[in-house]
Amino acid sequence: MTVKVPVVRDILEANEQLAEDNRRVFRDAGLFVINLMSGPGAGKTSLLERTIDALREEIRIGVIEGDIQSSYDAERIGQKGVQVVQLNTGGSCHLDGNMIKSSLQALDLHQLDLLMVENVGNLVCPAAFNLGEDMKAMLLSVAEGDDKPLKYPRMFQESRVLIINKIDLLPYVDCHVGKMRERALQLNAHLEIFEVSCRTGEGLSPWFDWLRRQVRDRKAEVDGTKT
Ligand SMILES: Nc1nc2c(ncn2[C@@H]2O[C@H](COP(=O)(O)OP(=O)(O)O)[C@@H](O)[C@H]2O)c(=O)[nH]1
Ligand SMILES: [Mg+2]
Repeated sequence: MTVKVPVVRDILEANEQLAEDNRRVFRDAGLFVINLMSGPGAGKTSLLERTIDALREEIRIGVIEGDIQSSYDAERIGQKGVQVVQLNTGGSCHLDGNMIKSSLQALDLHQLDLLMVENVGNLVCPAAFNLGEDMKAMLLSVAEGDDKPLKYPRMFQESRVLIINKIDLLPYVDCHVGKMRERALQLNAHLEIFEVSCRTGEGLSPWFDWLRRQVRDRKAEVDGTKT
C-alpha cells in the first residue's frame, strides 16, 4: 500500500523537471505554447486547421500532434504547409515532458511564434502532465453534454481557456450551453470561454484575436528582457 504513493510522485516530479527544461527552450525561442486537450473527436485538429488558415500570414505556427497511433492528424496539418511533427505514444493516454522534449529536434523553434500541441484525446490524464506549455486550453463539444465539468473537473481546473465547439449542432443535441459555462466557471472562475463552430466558422474571430494578443505579449516580453 505505502509503496505506490512515492512511485507516482516520482513520475510526476521527473515530468515537472522535463517540463521545466522545455519551458526554458520555449522561452529562449520567444515562443508562446498552448497544450490543446479534449476528448476524442471534440475538434482539436479542426480548430488547428481553422487557426492556421486564419493566422498563417501574420503568425508562424508550428504543431506537435500527439496520438496513440497513426500520423493522420499530422498529415492533415502538414497539408497546410506549416511545421508539424507527429508523436505516437504507443498506448499511453497522454503526452508528457519527455515526449515533447524528444520531438523538439524535429522543429525549427526559432522560425516559430506559436507552438500548438494537440494532446491525446482524453479528458483525464492530459491534465496531470505539464509539457512546459504557457497554458492549457481545452475543447468540449456540445455533443458531449453539459455535465462533463461535473465528471472531469481537473481538466477545467488546469485549463486557462475553454472552447465550446460544434455550436452548429445545438438544435440537435440536448446541451444547455449556459449550464455548461456555469459548471465550468464554478470549477475555475478564470476560464476564458469561447463558443465556436469549426464547421461554420461562427465565433472563431474572438479566439483568433485572443491568440494574436498572447503572441504579441510574448514578443513584447522577450524584447523587454533583451533591452
Ligand atoms: N458539426 C460539427 N462537426 C465538427 C466541428 N468541428 C469538428 N467537427 C467534426 O468532428 C469530427 C472530429 O474532429 P477532429 O478535429 O478530428 O477532432 P479531434 O479528435 O479532437 O482532433 C470530424 O468529423 C470533424 O469534421 C463543428 O464545429 N461542428
Ligand atoms: Mg485530432
